[in-house]
Amino acid sequence: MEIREKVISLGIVESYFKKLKENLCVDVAIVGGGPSGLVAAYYLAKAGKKVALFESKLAPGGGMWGGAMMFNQIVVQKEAISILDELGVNYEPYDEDNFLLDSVHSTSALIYKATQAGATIFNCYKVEDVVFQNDRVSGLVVNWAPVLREGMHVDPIAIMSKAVIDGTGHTCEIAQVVADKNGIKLDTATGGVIGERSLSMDLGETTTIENTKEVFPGLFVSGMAANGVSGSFRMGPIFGGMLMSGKKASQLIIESIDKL
Ligand code: 48F
Repeated sequence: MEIREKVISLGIVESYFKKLKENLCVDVAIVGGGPSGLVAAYYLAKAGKKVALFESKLAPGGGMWGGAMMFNQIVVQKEAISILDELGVNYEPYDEDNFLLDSVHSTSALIYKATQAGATIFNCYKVEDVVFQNDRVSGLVVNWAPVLREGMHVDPIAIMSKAVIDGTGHTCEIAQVVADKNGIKLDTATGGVIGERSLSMDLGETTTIENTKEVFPGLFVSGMAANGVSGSFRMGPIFGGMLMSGKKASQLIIESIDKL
């Protein structure tokens, strides 16, 4: 019995640190495992990029598990259906423009497909800062989420990357920290994080995709963070914009880092 317990613990410790070591330097580091971050992770990994995604909660999935008000159904518009088809997600028709999905099925499918394509997810990690070198966002500063929640004074570690995605949703935490700490201007109307506006579904959905961009060298924004940074609208439990934003972020990053 004693031997078996040692073998199991050793397997976990050794394989975990092997995984961490392999991800200390990646092509793309994604902050936040919401729908936009997960879709970006899937397409980047599928394109052969080394991708690590950091999620502060125990379960990745962000705001997609809970549907609306915990009614665990979501709506996706027809423009994003090709992404669901590629990922093998089930859906049913609703009206001529929209489809209905079970939020638990679809969220778990995004997590499964991103990791199956080769992305590594580190859960319970809070990204607290970025590595800022040569006027470029060059990586992430990460710590255990419970360490920060407890307010413990414990130093973080750094993860180096060619590109970072802020997929933190409504809080746009990473763009905010970059703007606050480095005396730089983001590619927004004010040069800073403008903050999201109240709900307007159609505008929110379209602008999420338009606002998905590189806001500072090395820093891309996706999903609700893209709208928050550029001062656009929230949109509620319709998720096509999040999926399309993740795909667009992956395409922009592939073009950008292939030139480096
Ligand atoms: O908010 P979230 O689901 O991101 P999203 O891809 O999707 C937004 C929708 O869920 C919804 C909406 C749809 O119409 O408006 O809100 O933009 O997920 C963001 C994830 O990032 C994690 C957070 O726990 C969540 O799972 N996160 C936030 N800050 C950090 C973080 C951080 N500093 N470090 C690590 N993870």
